[in-house]
Amino acid sequence: AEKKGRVEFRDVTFKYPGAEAPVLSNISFTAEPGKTLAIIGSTGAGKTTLVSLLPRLYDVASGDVLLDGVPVTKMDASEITSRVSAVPQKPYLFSGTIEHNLRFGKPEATDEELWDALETAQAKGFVEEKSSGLNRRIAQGGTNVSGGQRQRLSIARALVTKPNVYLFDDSFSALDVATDARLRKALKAKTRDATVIIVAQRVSTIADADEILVLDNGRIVDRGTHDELLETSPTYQEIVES
Ligand code: DUT
Ligand code: MG
Repeated sequence: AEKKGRVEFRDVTFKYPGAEAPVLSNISFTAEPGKTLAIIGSTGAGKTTLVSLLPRLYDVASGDVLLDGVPVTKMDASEITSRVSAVPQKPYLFSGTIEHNLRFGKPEATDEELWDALETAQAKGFVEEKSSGLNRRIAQGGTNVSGGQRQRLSIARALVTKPNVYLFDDSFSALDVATDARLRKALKAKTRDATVIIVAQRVSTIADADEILVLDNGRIVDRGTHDELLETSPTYQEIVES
């Protein structure tokens, strides 16, 4: 069967409500199942805005966002949620146990699925270190765990839902480089059939992506693989050197 989760942006322009100028202009790209698409660019470039258009946190001003050829504006919210898992830039943990937080998108998940997701997200050790395990309490906003642990629990939560499309918005930035590398390797093995879209700050996080979009001031200024961009993109070179 055809793999599911093809994401296509067709000439997308977007303005925040009440704003004069668009924050995204003429964005076109395709992200395929089994592949990793990365988005990199300076702060304020529009990366978070771009990934928020697929789960319809906002709707485009013009152009189309399609999932397997269907405009997301024509899909039920529940269908999009079941097929797209987004790990937000500021992941949100709510008051309750780790288990509650992990089951958020898939209440019927088995314990085995939860542990499997934790292992991939490099969070298994952290959960095992206390005897309360999955029943450990998380404070509102996850204030009793570190930023990196919040990110990893939030990644595990996304994995539990087994979506067609993963959106990781700067999800690896609070991790040390070695954990980042281990996590992405495990992730790659677990998400082989899915479409993975990664927003990143660090080039090392995305150097192995199938395609990298370089976003600047709401526009895709360059695109290609890491090696191609090193040759062709002054903006990418600047990011590499920063
Ligand atoms: N913006 C708004 N309203 C919002 C969010 C963002 O006007 O609710 C503006 C701020 C910025 C542009 O949109 O000028 C793009 O912001 P975004 O958060 O998409 O940028 P980013 O690339 O994700 O930046 P960062 O690397 O800091 O996360
Ligand atoms: Mg952002």
